[in-house]
Amino acid sequence: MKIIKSISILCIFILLLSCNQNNKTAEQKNSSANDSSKCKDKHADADFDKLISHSVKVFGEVENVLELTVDSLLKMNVKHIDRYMSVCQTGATDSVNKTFEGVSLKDILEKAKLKQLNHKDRAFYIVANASDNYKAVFSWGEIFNNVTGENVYVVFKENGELIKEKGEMKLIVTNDLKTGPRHVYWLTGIDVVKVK
Ligand SMILES: Nc1nc2c(c(=O)[nH]1)N[C@H]1C(S)=C(S)[C@@H](COP(=O)(O)O)O[C@H]1N2
Ligand SMILES: [Mo]
Repeated sequence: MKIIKSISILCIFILLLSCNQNNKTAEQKNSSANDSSKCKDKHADADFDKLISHSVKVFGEVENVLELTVDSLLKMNVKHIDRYMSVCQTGATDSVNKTFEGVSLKDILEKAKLKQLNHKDRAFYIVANASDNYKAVFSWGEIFNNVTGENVYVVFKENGELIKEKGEMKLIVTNDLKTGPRHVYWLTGIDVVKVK
């Protein structure tokens, strides 16, 4: 009887110990989610000048290749974006309550005009490129047949000021669950690619 009692006490002890371990890993996971250092780019401030781009080329499978600048965007349908928040894939939140001014990617692509053979020719993807080689990808369906198409912008003003260090133009998506991954600063190009 005494042995059974000791074994059950030992079992309860082991169970409590393992619960505590599980809690610890959950805490560790949480603290890494709030650690924004992983999301920060490794570029030194001195590199920023080299990375800033003064124009964004829209190219690939388009009828009209465009060379967008802040001035040419100002001549298009400029929209105001309220309350943007940048959230990294890890869950870390960096910039909150930002406002932007820019032109929707859909308007830009409509101006460039995709080279579609007929209305069933929709197997395209669009790559947003940056000068540090960072990239984000969109599909035809997302832009032209989904609400996301109303939420992707090439922006040039942040909180009322022209974008400098991370510009001159950025691409943002306002309805992604985590907005960080498809927030492309130092934007240099928008490449329209047809799936082969
Ligand atoms: N050009 C470029 N854009 C980038 C990155 C990058 O390294 N280069 N990092 C991305 C990541 S991982 C995140 S989380 C967000 C961070 O944006 P923030 O600094 O405005 O919060 O930018 C994204 N855009
Ligand atoms: Mo990130």
